[in-house]
Amino acid sequence: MKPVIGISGNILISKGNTFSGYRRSYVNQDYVEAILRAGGIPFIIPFNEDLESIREMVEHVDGVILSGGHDVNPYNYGEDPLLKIGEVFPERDVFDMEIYKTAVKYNKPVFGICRGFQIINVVNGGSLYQDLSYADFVKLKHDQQDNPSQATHFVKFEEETFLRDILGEEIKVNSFHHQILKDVAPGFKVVAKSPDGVVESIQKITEDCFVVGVQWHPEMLSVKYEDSQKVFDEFVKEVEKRKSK
Ligand SMILES: [Mn+2]
Repeated sequence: MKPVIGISGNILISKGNTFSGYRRSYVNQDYVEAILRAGGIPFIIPFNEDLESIREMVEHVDGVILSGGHDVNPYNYGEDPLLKIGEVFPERDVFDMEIYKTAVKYNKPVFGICRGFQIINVVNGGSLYQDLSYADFVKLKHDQQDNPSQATHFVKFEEETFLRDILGEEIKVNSFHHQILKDVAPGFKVVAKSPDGVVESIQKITEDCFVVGVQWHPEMLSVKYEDSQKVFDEFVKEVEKRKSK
């Protein structure tokens, strides 16, 4: 049996004429394809508000990807919403955090992408800048207008990290975020930073825990860049390894 990777789902509000306003369960297709290429079996974990069902869904998969989406509700890290906060989806925060907690409880590897990366930081006691402009050290464009598979800014990796072993010292990544990490969650190691000092990746890896998060979108890059696909290949291998333990 190939390892099954759950991908946290989102809600898409239909804009068509027939079912305008209809709520549809979805994930972006590039997550699905990156996992398939990596030899995993992708499974969408549909957004819902039934905590018991969420926990059971996670018990049925071997590892999870927390996907991108809305801003994390700042009340989750003890702040009121500031002027430049984007759209939040508090019910999905609860959903993603429940997925995270369940996966970690059973030592199922977690890979967080963009919002998923921020969720990992916040659920473990870290915080965010609600907008880039609130951090005076930010100099680069982190909300690129280019094609999603276009890498735009560099990130540099710390030694002895999961991603450094795959990607080397430095790579160029895409960047579609207007929020950034402020306080890194206790117990987590900073894996990568952009040249202006934004934390772009964190990890916590022990015998009983495998959690990695990235601020960029490797699934969008994986179409074009082999090294980004390798991140999914290695993640699926890790899931396989921990599954058989
Ligand atoms: Mn960035």
